[in-house]
Amino acid sequence: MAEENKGILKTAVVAIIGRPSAGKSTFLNTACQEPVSIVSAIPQTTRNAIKGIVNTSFGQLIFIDTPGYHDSEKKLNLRLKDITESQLDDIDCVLYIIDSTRQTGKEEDLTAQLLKNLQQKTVVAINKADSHLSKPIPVRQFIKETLPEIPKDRIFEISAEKDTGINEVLRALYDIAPEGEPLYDEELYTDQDLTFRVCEVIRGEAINRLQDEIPHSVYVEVADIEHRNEGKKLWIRAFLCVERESQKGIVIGKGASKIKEIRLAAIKKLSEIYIQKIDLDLQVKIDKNWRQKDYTLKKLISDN
Ligand SMILES: Nc1nc2c(ncn2[C@@H]2O[C@H](COP(=O)(O)OP(=O)(O)OP(=O)(O)O)[C@@H](O)[C@H]2O)c(=O)[nH]1
Ligand SMILES: [Mg+2]
Repeated sequence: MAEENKGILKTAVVAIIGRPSAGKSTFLNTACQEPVSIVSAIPQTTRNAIKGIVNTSFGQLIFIDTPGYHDSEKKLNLRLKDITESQLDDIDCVLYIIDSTRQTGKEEDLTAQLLKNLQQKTVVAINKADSHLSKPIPVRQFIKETLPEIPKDRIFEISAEKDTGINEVLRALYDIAPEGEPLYDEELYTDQDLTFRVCEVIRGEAINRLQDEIPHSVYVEVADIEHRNEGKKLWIRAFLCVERESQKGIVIGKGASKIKEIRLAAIKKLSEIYIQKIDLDLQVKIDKNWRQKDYTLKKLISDN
């Protein structure tokens, strides 16, 4: 933020809530100016509550990215829904992100209902204003009808991707944030540990190169991480786990071309995040029907 604050410091924990693919993770990355959370065109990309921290002269905003909120009977999706709901217990503010390129409807209604009792601390960002499909007026009407206690001056049209309107959203959040000293060291922009982040970067590069049901059927397991060459190299052995033999073949690709492409893209992304040289051994393995297994779901999808 360009403006300088000379007054009191504010600190707030802000849950980012919205239906799948609304642009929550994109907002987080733009606000933090770092690739904190993975983004893809496929819904249900985010599976965990991921923190991204913004520090300005006004204070500290600790954003929690959440899984897209929606109804589904599938075990994985029920778990994602639980994660999102559980973030609302102990927060100072909510940032409600709405995709203005899609019609509101059942899914948006469900999300708005979740925020019914939190209107006093909610800021709304109507996202994807850069798209020719953007229709902010019906969205404003929807907010007026479903969340009437949110004042007009807390509703913004933004493009999380093109970085427009973000500062106005941050300013509105600081306005309603409580006074307080920063909770995290100002050098930190996320709370993710090395293993989790490596898993997420690999998963992000994989799902952006796979289609249909496969992105939802993938998780990443890091078997080993070692600091080698006096800390100059990060050696990683990881598995891309899928549910079935047929998916394994697709992820490996003809002449192993797909897995090679994913591996190289992950190395490139990890090299942008970490100063060490990245050495990645990436293989594919089957964890049969893992999305039905409570144990695996619990292990993979936690609220940190
Ligand atoms: N045109 C446009 N596209 C955007 C914008 N913000 C996000 N997107 C796109 O929308 C898609 C979903 O973005 P994400 O940030 O992954 O959405 P999300 O809400 O985190 O999705 P889930 O984690 O699945 O709930 C991606 O293809 C983004 O590139 C925006 O401001 N404008
Ligand atoms: Mg996301």
